[in-house]
Amino acid sequence: MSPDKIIVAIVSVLGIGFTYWFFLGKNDKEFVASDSVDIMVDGGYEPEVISILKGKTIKLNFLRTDPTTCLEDVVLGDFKVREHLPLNKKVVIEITPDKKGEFTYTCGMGMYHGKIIVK
Ligand SMILES: [Cu+2]
Repeated sequence: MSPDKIIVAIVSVLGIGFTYWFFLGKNDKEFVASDSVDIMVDGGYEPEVISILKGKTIKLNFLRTDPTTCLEDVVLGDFKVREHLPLNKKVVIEITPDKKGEFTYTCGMGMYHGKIIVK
């Protein structure tokens, strides 16, 4: 093996490891919500992964404290919701999931992600 191939091999192994950690490791923190959940919007979403029940209406209370314009809107594409989040003002979004699965929600430009798991 030539040195450049070895470097490529090392980089790709690191890349796989990072991808694994990024997509699987980070999602360990799953917030189990029943009727409502407060979601802090500050450099991302906290909690980022919310698990809810199918057929049960849930209130998602978004509070944006981050002035980044990027996070101004929240989009729940699967639930046909796009909502403006004024700074430091709670916005309640109600959804009633009618199917199981994993649904992502994002900022207006799709840079920040959160996940709703319907069980
Ligand atoms: Cu954004």
